[in-house]
Amino acid sequence: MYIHWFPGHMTKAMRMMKQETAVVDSILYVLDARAPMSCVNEAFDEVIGNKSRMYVLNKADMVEPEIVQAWIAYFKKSAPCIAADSLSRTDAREVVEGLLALNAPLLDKYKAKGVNHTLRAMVLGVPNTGKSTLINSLIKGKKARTGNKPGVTRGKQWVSIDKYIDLLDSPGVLYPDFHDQSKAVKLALLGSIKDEILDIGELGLEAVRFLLSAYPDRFASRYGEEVNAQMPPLEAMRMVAAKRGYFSSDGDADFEKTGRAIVMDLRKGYFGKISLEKPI
Ligand SMILES: Nc1nc2c(ncn2[C@@H]2O[C@H](COP(=O)(O)OP(=O)(O)OP(=O)(O)O)[C@@H](O)[C@H]2O)c(=O)[nH]1
Ligand SMILES: [Mg+2]
Repeated sequence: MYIHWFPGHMTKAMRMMKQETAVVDSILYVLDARAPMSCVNEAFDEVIGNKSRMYVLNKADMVEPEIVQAWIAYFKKSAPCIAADSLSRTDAREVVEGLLALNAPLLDKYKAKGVNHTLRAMVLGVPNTGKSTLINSLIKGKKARTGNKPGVTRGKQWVSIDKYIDLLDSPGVLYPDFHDQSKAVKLALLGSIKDEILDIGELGLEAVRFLLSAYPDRFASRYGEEVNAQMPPLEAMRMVAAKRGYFSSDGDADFEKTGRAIVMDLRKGYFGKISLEKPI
């Protein structure tokens, strides 16, 4: 399976983001805490230019706390970084405070001139990392459209989160070219790449491979104790298919249906708090 997905709306989004950078003070760079390195998109560097940035490790509620802490230490070497669970809105204040601290010198400069500057920040990241949900967690009502699939946000949308802070929601953008297919697989597992362009049976096999090596006990407790870490992934997948009764018309396992079920279980967090990658 070779993964490549860079539809026209992403080219358009990049163009819009480059234009809007001129009017923003800062960037909120949203990463999925389950695989934050794979969410770092070099194509964004051109958009960000010399603007200040803060990393937000979103969906931190889905990851082992000690790994979240290790990632924070890792990203802090280059820019401020905080963890967030945007669904529960518990970290909203920390996000706002982080943004204000990042821009303190600029705000002080305006204050000295007697100007109440409205801080503008662009929220960017690869698809489905929770950018719109993060923005919604900072305002009372629900303003930005969200959904558990890539490509929900289209076009640009400015949202005022208080009198003096405006955030720009942006559409998730992937790499124009996935040189590193292992990154692409992780993003596919996170739901950042449209399922329709993926071979979901193959992706399911990748999920099995990962789970058997990183969390074999959790895999076994979900699908049956007879599945073990030593088992070849394809065989493990056959056992899951047999347990669930997923067969194709020729009597063999229905790999597409089984793959989809395993990928969905992974995305929904049915294996507990997990990380697809760890800081080196
Ligand atoms: N568990 C958990 N789920 C989250 C969190 N933030 C967002 N989600 C879920 O992730 C999915 C994607 O959220 P969106 O806010 O639409 O993501 P987005 O980055 O705006 O996506 P695009 O606009 O498609 O690029 C939704 O199902 C959200 O409910 C979080 O902190 N924790
Ligand atoms: Mg969105």
